[in-house]
Amino acid sequence: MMDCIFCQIVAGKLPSETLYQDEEVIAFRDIHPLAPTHVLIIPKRHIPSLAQLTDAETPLIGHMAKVANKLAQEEGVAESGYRLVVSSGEQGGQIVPHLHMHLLGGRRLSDKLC
Ligand code: DGP
Repeated sequence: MMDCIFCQIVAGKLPSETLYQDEEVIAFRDIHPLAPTHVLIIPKRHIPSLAQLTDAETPLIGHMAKVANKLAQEEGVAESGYRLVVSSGEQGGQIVPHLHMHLLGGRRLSDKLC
């Protein structure tokens, strides 16, 4: 999906501050950070949103969470605490139509989820 910004990052056609990658996922810093640590963990293959995840792809979410936990440790926020967010669809606040998980930490996050 070469009209997808995140697919272009995966392909190396758009720059990103990549922190981690393996066969399944890549993680890079959000371009508009909302917290001192704001990293996006995305699948390398184009999956439009959580709502489009197939049964076979379900383990990918666990893998993304595991990578997020590892990055939280590396970023020094594992002990202080952090939040993982997956927005799905328009009313869920998803802007980029490529499944992604936000890792947010490094400051006291709002008690309100929305
Ligand atoms: P969401 O609202 O959940 O779809 O979040 C999309 C996030 O993607 C948003 O926080 C900004 C980030 N983002 C958008 N375009 C780029 C980009 O080209 N590079 C990087 N690093 N982040 C981007």
